[in-house]
Amino acid sequence: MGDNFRKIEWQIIRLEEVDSTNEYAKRIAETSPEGTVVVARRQIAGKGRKGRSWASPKGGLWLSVILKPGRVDPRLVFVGALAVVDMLADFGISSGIKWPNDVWAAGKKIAGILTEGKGSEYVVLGIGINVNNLVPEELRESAVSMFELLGTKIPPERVLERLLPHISGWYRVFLERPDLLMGKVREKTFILGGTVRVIQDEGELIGRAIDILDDGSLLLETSSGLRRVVYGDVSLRFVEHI
Ligand code: BT5
Repeated sequence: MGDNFRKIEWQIIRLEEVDSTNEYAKRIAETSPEGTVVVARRQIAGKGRKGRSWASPKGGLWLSVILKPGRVDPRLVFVGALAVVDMLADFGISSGIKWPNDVWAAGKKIAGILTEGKGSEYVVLGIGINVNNLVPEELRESAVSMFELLGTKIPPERVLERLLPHISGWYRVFLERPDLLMGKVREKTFILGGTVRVIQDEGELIGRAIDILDDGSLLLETSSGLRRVVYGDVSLRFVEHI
């Protein structure tokens, strides 16, 4: 890697409560340096993609990192996902990426990533990780926390301490060798080979997940041939039989 990489200097803004750390980060992004991190103990309007809500009670780690890569690139979501996978491994939890923006452990969602950006000005990398928080009743089947898997509580602050170096590491790989970043994503993605249903605004696609391409898109083998699905507002479900 080149030597001219500026090491990110983290500046952490800690909040007790916020609407959404992504919204807060966007409000200050233009006047804040790269490496500004907004962390809140609780979000009252935590959000996922497409206006979905993200349950963010006390005990979890809810943060947004301001990055200034000079462009909005869909692959930045993987900087967050790989950093979470590495952080979880540091605590002995094995996990994988469910393309495009989830991290799963023990068959359930443990973290979600939401990137938002403004042209060449900034990207906000939002990461939500269930640490000690209870997941809402209606999500018990599909969501899990670090506490449930480890049987012990780790202070979210320690999780953050572990996470940030992984973010700067993968961000550097993204900037200098995006092909290596995508190689790692392929290795950590557990959907490849499986049959999935992709839900888009335009409709649904069912096919076998063949590959994740270097531009971050998913290659599907469908009954009508190969289809490339671009990261964006797609949701993905596993399909047992077609
Ligand atoms: C995501 O959206 O997975 C992105 C979540 C990003 C959250 C972080 S927290 C810090 C920053 N500030 C924000 O306001 N957001 C970011 P999506 O793929 O659309 O998934 C949303 C779906 O996940 C919901 O519809 C629920 O089904 C489920 N969900 C909600 N809360 C959850 C939780 N705490 N754990 C697991 N699943 C959850």
